[in-house]
Amino acid sequence: MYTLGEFIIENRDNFSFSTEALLRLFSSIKLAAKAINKEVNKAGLTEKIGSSGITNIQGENQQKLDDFAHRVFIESFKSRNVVCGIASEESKDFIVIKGDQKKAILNQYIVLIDPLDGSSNIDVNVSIGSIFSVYIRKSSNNLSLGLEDFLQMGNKQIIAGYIIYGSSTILVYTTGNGVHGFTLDPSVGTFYLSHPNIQFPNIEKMYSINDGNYARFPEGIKKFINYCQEEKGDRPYTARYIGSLVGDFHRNVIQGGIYIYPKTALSPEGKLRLLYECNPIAFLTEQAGGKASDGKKRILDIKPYKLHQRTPFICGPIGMVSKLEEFMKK
Ligand code: P6P
Repeated sequence: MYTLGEFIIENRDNFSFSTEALLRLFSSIKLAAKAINKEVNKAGLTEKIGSSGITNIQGENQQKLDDFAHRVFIESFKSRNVVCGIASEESKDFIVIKGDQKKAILNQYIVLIDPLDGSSNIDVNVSIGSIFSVYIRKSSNNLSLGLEDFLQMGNKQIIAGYIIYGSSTILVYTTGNGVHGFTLDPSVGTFYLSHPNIQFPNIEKMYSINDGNYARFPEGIKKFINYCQEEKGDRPYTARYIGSLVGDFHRNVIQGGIYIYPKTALSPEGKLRLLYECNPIAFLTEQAGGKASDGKKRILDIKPYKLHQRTPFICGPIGMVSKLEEFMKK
C-alpha cells in the first residue's frame, strides 16, 4: 500500500512543478491534519470545544477549534520553507511568510485554506473538514506579495484538496491528474492510499441542499428540487444534507450526488467562499469527472475581486448540474 509520500514520488512526472516543493507542501498539510485530527477526535474532552467568543471576518461565531486549526496550518507551513503567503477564512488579510531567501526557488507557493469547515458541527459530532488550495505566486520573488497573488482564478490552481475528519480521517487531493484519497492509520500516523482515482459514479443518486431556505430560493432552484422529488421509475433521488461541505461533497463524489448552495434572499451572493471553499472543491469536482458552476458560469472561470468573496455553488455529476442550469435559464 502506497503512503502519500511514496505516491507523490511515484507520480512525480505528472506534477509540472518541483517534487521537493510538493513533498514539503504535503509534509505541512499532513502534520497539520494529524494535529487537528487529534483535537477534533477528543473535542468533547478538551477546553477547545465551543465558541471562542470571537466573531470572525465572516461575521460568524468562531469556534475554538477553528482558531486552533488556523494556527496549526500557519505554523506547519512556516516551518517547511515552501509557502510565501497564506489566506485563511480565519484571517481578515493574507499572511506573508518570510522564507529563507537562499531557498527562494521553493517558497513561491501561495496557499488558501478553510482551516476547519463546518466547525459548528463539532459539538454534535458530525464530520468536518479542512480545505486547501495552492497557486504559484504571480508577482516576482523580489517583490512583496500583493492581493493579486491571492485573487487568482480557480483555473490557475496547481493543487486542491481537503481532509475529512469523520469515522476515519481521509486526505483527498488533486494536482490535475485525477483525485486520490489517503486514509490515516492513527496507530502509525501515516496516510495510506485508500481511494485511487476517485470518480463520480455513473448513477445520479442524491441531492444535497438546505431546503429549509426553500421559500427564499430562486425559481430555477425550486424547480430543480421539485424535479428531484418527482417519481423517476425505480430510481428516485434521495436527499442527504449534513450541513458540512466536506462531508456532503465526499459522500456525493463517491456515491453520486449534487451539492447545492444557491443564493437566497438572506445570502444574495450565496454563503460559500469562492477562494478557499468553492475553487478547491470545483477543481476536485472536475478532476473527478463532474461539473461545478454558480448556476450559470463555471466556478473555475470566476475572476475574484476580494479575498472572502462568496458565490452560489453547485457541484456534482455533469448531468445533474446541467439539468439544474437548464431550470435556472428558464
Ligand atoms: P447552512 C458550514 O458553515 C458551511 O460553510 C458548509 O460547510 C456547509 O455546507 C454550509 O455552510 C451549511 O450552511 O446554511 O445549510 O447551515
